[in-house]
Amino acid sequence: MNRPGFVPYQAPRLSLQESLARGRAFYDEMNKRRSVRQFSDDPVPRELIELAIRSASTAPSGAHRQPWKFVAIEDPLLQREIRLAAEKEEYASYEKGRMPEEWIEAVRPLGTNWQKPYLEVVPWLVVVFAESYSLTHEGTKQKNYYVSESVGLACGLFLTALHRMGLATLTHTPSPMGFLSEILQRPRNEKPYILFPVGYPAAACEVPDLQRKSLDAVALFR
Ligand code: IYR
Repeated sequence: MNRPGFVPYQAPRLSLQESLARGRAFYDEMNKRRSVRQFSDDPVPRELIELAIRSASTAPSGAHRQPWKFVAIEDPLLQREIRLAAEKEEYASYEKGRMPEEWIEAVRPLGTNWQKPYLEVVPWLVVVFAESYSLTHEGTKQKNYYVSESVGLACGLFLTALHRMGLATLTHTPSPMGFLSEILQRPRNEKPYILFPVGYPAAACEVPDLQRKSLDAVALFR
């Protein structure tokens, strides 16, 4: 007998050969993902964005609260507004000393600056909000748990789904991000978490020649 509210679950048991083949293929595919800052303006059908959000929303979350909201934007006027507001903050960070010198040095290899033209070039911006608490139908506050862990996991699945569909993105965190709440008129329980520009890489797209850490450097087996 099942306990009430429970249903049977089995993960498919694969042969070792099949597991290895799938694991290697997945690693090879993910190892080709790169953050992109030069995008094409080629359109991306809404259905692809919907699929990526549905995949993201399969992430585990504290008490299964799914404390995320994905705001998908394909409105050039809103995109312009977001670009201008983001650049205003980034200008203060890069050019007016709000980013300490050590931080400027840390991001120098990425070749970034305060200008964010891609925010207007891409066919979609997806802004992820984290729900620090939920509001019940009666309007009372309901606490959420492990919010940043949960939303981070959902964002990881989101960019994995995009990559799988041949799309590119960037985990962009203009700082501070309060302007996103205002422009997108989000309620107080939703805090801006990440801004994903989504599209295809520009024909002339280049990315920094970075290396990933070796397995030894990121894992211990004992
Ligand atoms: N948010 C700024 C600066 C920046 C910070 C880090 I840490 C990066 O990895 C990259 C950029 C910007 O978007 O330019």
